[in-house]
Amino acid sequence: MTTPYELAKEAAAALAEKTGVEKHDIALVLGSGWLPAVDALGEDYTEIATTDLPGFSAAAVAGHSGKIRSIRSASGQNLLVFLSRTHYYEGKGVAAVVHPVRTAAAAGCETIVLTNGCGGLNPSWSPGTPVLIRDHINLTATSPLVGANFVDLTDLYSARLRGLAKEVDATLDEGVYVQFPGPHYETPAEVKMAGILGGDLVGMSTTLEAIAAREAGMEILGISLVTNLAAGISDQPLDHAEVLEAGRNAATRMGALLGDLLPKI
Ligand code: 8IG
Repeated sequence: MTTPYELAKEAAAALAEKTGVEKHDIALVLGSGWLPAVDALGEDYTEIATTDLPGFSAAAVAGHSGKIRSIRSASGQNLLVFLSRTHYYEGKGVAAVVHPVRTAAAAGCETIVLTNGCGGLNPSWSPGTPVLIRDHINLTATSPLVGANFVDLTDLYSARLRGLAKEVDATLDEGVYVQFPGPHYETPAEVKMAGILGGDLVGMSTTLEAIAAREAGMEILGISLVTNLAAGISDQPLDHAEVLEAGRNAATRMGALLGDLLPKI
């Protein structure tokens, strides 16, 4: 039986062969609304399909592209950018959700930037506002870890990296990200519950990946793009087209944020 860790090693070896890059430095996972920002990270790149690597399955959501871009940045970093992710709600299992994270670790990345599009509970966060993830609440009732593997999640989202992000943009707020299983959005009562629990952001990704990244020893930065106010916070209904539009409108800011931040890491 191939373990998830061995499968990730195989994927990393295939990645090195197909990109010609022996070691990657920083991994990024792009969530809903983040794809338009990718071009700001560098023009010197090779792109492969995730399905060219062992263990990856095809992307399932409109606006999510099943590609991996290996970028040589202007500052000389090898960036490994996943242009889409596998979501828990796809039903492929938690190991499939975190396979990109484990592949990034096996490819040599010491740092991972997990991004997402999400709903915001703070009414002052208009669509297109980036928020640093300070901590999370995992409501999926599962873990990527199996067995007696008691990984410490204190300071899961690196205070050092959050500090660097604020050096780039002092207006950045922080929040607690709550992962629901999805794929439906929350009811207003569930959003209210998330707020009572201490949450500021609601989404369908990131927490399981962060746990796997911590297990792998990577330093983690989480950035949410608030693409909509969470259900019941505004009287507007939620729809996926709004999410994609908020991303397009915020692309310049997100690209500049990442482009300025990564060289400092
Ligand atoms: I984009 O309001 C996006 N993803 N759970 N709730 C949840 N996920 C989301 C939301 C949201 N917006």
